[in-house]
Amino acid sequence: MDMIDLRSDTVTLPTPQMMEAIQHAELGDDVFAEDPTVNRLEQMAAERMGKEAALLVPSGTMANLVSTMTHCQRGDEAILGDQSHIHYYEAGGIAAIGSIYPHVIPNRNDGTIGLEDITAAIRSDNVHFPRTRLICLENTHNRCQGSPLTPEYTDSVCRLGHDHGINVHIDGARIFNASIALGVDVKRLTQNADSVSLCLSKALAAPVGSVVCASADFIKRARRIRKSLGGGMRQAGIIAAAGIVALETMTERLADDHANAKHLAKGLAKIDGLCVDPDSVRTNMVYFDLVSKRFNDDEFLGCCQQAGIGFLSLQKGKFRMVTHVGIEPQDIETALAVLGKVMS
Ligand code: TLP
Repeated sequence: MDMIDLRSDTVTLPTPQMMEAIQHAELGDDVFAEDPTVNRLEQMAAERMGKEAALLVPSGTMANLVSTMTHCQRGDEAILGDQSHIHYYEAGGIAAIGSIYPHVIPNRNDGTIGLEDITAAIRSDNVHFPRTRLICLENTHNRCQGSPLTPEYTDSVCRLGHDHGINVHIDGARIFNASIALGVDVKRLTQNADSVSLCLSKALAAPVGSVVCASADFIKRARRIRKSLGGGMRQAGIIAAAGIVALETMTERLADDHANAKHLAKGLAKIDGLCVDPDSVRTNMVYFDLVSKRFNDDEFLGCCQQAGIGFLSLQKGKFRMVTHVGIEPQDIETALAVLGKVMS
């Protein structure tokens, strides 16, 4: 039996059109900036994000690392949320590899970090302190229920940062989900940020790749850092070819994933022993709690997996399901029926 795989939108497989594009991609050596397909993807991504230039990197993690290292020198400080992917899930790379001091402040449920908290975290110019160089936002915010950050909020953080000479980076792994959920052009979400990364390999279903978008000068410096991290990929056009198809064909359909996630949350809310607020579901992520004491987290997960439904346990009693292009409305009905049965 095939599993209905709700663990992440990273499990998506390339579409037939992507496979076709990969097969016919025109290639060159991208470390010499001579891969025409990579160059086309980078130009297209920069235009979509409203930035001057872009850089293809292998992963979202490297996109964030290259970006933060381009903004910060050794010993500089970056302000970021305690639930951010950079802080939580990137193996401490900005500190371990980037020598950047992470100043972690609380995320609110909606993925924002308070302006007053940011203001309090900004250091004065004093020999005792690291220099605050960067604020990192995440849109949509993965661990905060996939919440989209509004353009007004992002603008206010950018204004605050820029007033203090501090840059703003957006981890936009799922920025197109935010754009679709809010009904605003993606450019509007990024217009005041100094850099933004987007992932091709999550909800957009490309097999590999993320893109950093920023000013031409920033991307020139980022290119050297990518090289130092081993991210120069030679005939990377085979990756970029799928990325181009992702940008061209996979963004508008994200509304279907959001509708499926909403439907899933409403169904889960009706199952005794589970707890979820369907109003908190704004994009393609459904976070829910196991409140029944009849079994522990591993038993619950194991039973569902055995019955063909895969999802993730994130911390005690908390689970995540993510909808994506591989999930049809019928799969949601099946998942709900299975969970209903497991819980009864
Ligand atoms: N997120 C993955 C896991 O790492 C948790 C997932 O399944 O959601 N930024 C954000 C906001 C992300 O959600 C992710 C991946 C990344 C960056 C990192 O991307 P990759 O996996 O390409 O390094």
